[in-house]
Amino acid sequence: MAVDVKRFPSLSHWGAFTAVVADGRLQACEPFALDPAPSPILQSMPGMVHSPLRIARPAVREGWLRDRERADRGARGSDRFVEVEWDVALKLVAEELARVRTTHGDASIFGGSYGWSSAGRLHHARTQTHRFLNAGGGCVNQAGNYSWGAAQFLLPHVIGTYSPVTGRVTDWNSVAAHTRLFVAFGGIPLRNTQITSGGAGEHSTPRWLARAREAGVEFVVVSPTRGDVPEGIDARWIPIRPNTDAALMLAMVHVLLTEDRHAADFVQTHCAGFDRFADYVLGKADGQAKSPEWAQELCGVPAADIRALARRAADTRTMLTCTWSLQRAHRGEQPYWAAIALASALGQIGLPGGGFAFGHGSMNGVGNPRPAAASPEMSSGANPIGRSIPVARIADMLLQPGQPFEFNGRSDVYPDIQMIYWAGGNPFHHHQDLNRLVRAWSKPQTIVVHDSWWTPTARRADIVLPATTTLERNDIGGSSRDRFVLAMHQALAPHAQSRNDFDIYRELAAMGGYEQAFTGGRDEFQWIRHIYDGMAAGWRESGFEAPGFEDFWRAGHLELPEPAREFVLFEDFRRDPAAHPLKTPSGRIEIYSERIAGFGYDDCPPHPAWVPPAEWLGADLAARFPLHLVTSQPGDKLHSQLDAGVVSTANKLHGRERVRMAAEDAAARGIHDGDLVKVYNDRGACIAAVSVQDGVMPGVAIMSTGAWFDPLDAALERHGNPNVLTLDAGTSRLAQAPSALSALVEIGRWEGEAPRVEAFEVPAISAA
Ligand SMILES: Nc1nc2c(c(=O)[nH]1)N[C@H]1C(S)=C(S)[C@@H](COP(=O)(O)OP(=O)(O)OC[C@H]3O[C@@H](n4cnc5c(=O)[nH]c(N)nc54)[C@H](O)[C@@H]3O)O[C@H]1N2
Ligand SMILES: Nc1nc2c(c(=O)[nH]1)N[C@H]1C(S)=C(S)[C@@H](COP(=O)(O)OP(=O)(O)OC[C@H]3O[C@@H](n4cnc5c(=O)[nH]c(N)nc54)[C@H](O)[C@@H]3O)O[C@H]1N2
Ligand SMILES: [Mo]
Repeated sequence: MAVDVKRFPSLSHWGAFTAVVADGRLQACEPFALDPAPSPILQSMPGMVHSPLRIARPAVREGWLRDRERADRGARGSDRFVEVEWDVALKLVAEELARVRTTHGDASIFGGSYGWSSAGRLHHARTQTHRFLNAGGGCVNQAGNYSWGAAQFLLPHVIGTYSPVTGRVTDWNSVAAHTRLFVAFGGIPLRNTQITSGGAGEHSTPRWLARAREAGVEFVVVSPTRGDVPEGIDARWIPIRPNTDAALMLAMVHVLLTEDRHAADFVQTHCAGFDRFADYVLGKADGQAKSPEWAQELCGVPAADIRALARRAADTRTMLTCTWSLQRAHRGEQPYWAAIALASALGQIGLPGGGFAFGHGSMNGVGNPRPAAASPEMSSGANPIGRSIPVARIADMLLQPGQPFEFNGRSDVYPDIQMIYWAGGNPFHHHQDLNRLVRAWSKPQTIVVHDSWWTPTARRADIVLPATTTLERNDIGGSSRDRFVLAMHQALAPHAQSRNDFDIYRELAAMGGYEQAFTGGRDEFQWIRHIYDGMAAGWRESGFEAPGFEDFWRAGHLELPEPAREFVLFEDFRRDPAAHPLKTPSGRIEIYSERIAGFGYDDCPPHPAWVPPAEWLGADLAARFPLHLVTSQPGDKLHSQLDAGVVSTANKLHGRERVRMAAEDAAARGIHDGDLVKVYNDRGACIAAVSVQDGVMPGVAIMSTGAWFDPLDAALERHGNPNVLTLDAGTSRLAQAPSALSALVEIGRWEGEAPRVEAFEVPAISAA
C-alpha cells in the first residue's frame, strides 16, 4: 500500500528544514535546500517529537492537589503527579493566579520564564508568557540574559550600545578583504555556530572562515583548549588559563605603550580617559606595571608570546574578537572592556577589517552581511508593574525576599515571590549551583510550568501543562543575523492532549476577563500575517519589494537581498566623531567611565582592570580544587533541548556526559580514558565519563552543559550536569550577570558501581 508522504517547511534554532511526515508521524527532517552546512542536531527531532517523554496530559502534583498552597514544598520533584482534565487544570491555574494576585500582589508572581523556547516567533513560549502575565496585571520579570548579560549592561557605558554583541559587527566581506590578523579570544568553535536564536536558513560561518583563509587572513586562537580552533583552519593556538584574558590584553596594551606602538592620535580624538587607563597599565597608579612578565604569571602565556602578538597586531590590520564565554565569568565585564581598550590602542576601530567584535565563535551569523532590516518579532506588551531582577539572580531573590541588591547604578530590593510561572525555559538546566536552586525552589507556594517534555523543571512544578512543539502549529521565524525569513507550516496534529501555549493563555485570559488584551483580537494565522506585514512594510521603506503574505507562505521562505556595501562597525564615528558621536556621556569610547566611577563599585572599577575572579587557578581555593571547570555549549543539542535524542545520547558514555581533561591531569589521579569519575567541589558533585584529550590545557576540565539534572540527593548528581558545581554569583554589581565559567573542582575516579541514571524515565503519574 502506498504511504502518503507529506512535506512541510519548518524551522528550528539549529536550522531550517523540511518535515517529512507519513502516517501522522515525523519520519525525517531534511535540511533546507539552501543551507550549505546543516546541523546534525536535526536528526534528534523525529524521536523526540514522538517520545514517551512528551507530556501527554495536564498533571498536578499530588500534594499540591490536596493541600494547595499549604502543600509540602520540599516534595517538589519527588511527589507523584495526578493527571486531570484540561478544564480542571485551567481552573486551578486561573484561581491560583487570582488568589495570589489578590492576596500577595502582582509583584509576588515571577514570570521571567528565561530560556530559549522554540524558533517560531509567534508561538515563542517566553514571549507568550510575558504577554499573558502583563495583560493580567504584570509580574516580576528578568532583565538581561545568560548569554551576554555582562556585555549588555557594560557596553552601553563604554560604546553607547550593545548591538555589536548581537552580531552587528564589521562584516565578513570586510574581514576577508582587509583583515590580516584575526585574533579570536575563545576561538571559533563551529560546534556553537550550528545555532542561532530564531533559526537560520544558512549556516554561514564555515563558508566565511574558508573565504577569509583563502584571502590570507592569519588566525590566532587564544583559549584553554585547542578544540576552539575551527576545523579546516590552521590557526595558531595560544593556550590561556581560564578567566585571565583581561590580564593578557592589559599586557598587550603595556607593550604598545612602552614600545610607542600605540595609536596616540586615535586615543586622544576618539576615546575618553585613555590616559588614566594608561597610567594604570604602566603602574603609575598602583606601582604594578601590567607588563608581559606580570601577565605571564596570571594567564600562563609566555611573556615573549604576549610581546610578539602585540607587535604583530600593531603592524598589520587586526580584528580582535571575543566569544561570549569570556564575559560569562566572575568579573566578566573586564575582558570585554579590556578588548575595547586594546582595540583602541591599536587605533583601527572603524577601519575596514579592523577593530573589535564579539561572538564569532558563539553563534551562527555573527558578521554575516545582512541589511539592517527587521526580523520576525512578537510583542510581549508592557509590564504594568515594571519590576525585574537581573536574570541570573533568581535563587538570591527566592532565598532573600526583601533584601537589597545593586544593579547597574540602581538600588532595589528583592520581591517576595509566591508563585512562579515558567514556559519555554529550563532553570534546572541553565542556572548555576543547582543544589542552591533546589532550596530556593521550595520557597514559593505554587509553581506552574508548560513544556513539551518531562524536563527536570517540569518534574519540579505543581501544575504541568503540556505544550505542542513547533511541528504541531503554524508559525513564522528567522534570525536578525540571517537573510532568510521562514514559514513554518503545521506538520503534525498536537501530541496527545497538548495545546499551543497561545491557546492555553487565551483560555486563561478569557477566564480572567482579559482575553482581548492578550490576543489583540487575532488568532494564529492573523498574527502570523500581522508579523509578516509589519516586516514587509519596513523592508519596502528601505527599497526591498517583499512578496505578499500568501506568496511568502506558499513559497515557504523569503530571502532578503545582500547589502550593497560592506558594514564596518563605527565607520562614521571614526571618520567624524563630532558629527557621529557614540551614545556615551562623552560621545567617545569610554576607556575611563565617569558614570561607572560614580557607582562606586569596587568589583567593577571605572576602567578595564585585572580584577581576580572568586574562583580561578590563581585563587587560594585552587589548593583544594585544582582544576578550572569550563562549561561549554553542547555540540550535540541546544542546551537541554533534545538531550534524550539520538544525536546527544550517542555521545554519552555509560549514559553520562563527558568531562574532558589533559593526559597529565588524568594520570596524576590514576584516571583512564572512559573511566567514570566524580567531579566535585563544596557546592556539589556529579558523575561523568572521562575523555582524555590532547589540546586541553593542564589544570582545566571541560564539560558541556545540557545533561538533564538527575540528582540522587543533594550530594550527588548522576548524569553529568555541571551546574551542580558552578558559582551562583553576579559578575559584579554593575551587570549582575551569570558567572558560570568561574568554578574550581577536583576530580576523582569513581570506585565500584555507579548509581543508575533516571533522568529519562517518566515520573510517576496516576489518573485522577
Ligand atoms: N554552566 C553553564 N550554564 C549555562 C551556560 C553556560 O555556558 N554554562 N549557558 C547559559 C546560556 S547562555 C543559556 S542561553 C541557558 C539556556 O537556558 P535553558 O532555559 O536551559 O534553555 P533550553 O534548554 O533551550 O530551554 C528551553 C525549554 O523550553 C522548552 N520548549 C521548547 N519549545 C517550547 C514550546 O513551544 N512551549 C513550551 N512551553 N516550552 C518549550 C524546551 O523543552 C526546554 O525545556 O543556559 C545557561 N546556562
Ligand atoms: N551546539 C550548540 N551551540 C550553541 C548553543 C548550544 O546549546 N549548542 N548555545 C547557544 C547560546 S544560547 C549561546 S549564548 C552561545 C554561547 O557562546 P559561547 O559563550 O561563546 O560558548 P561556550 O561554548 O560557552 O564558550 C566558547 C569557548 O570559549 C572557551 N572559553 C571558556 N572560558 C574561556 C576563557 O576564560 N578564556 C578564553 N580565551 N576562552 C574561554 C571555551 O573553551 C569554549 O569552547 O552558544 C550558542 N551556540
Ligand atoms: Mo545563551
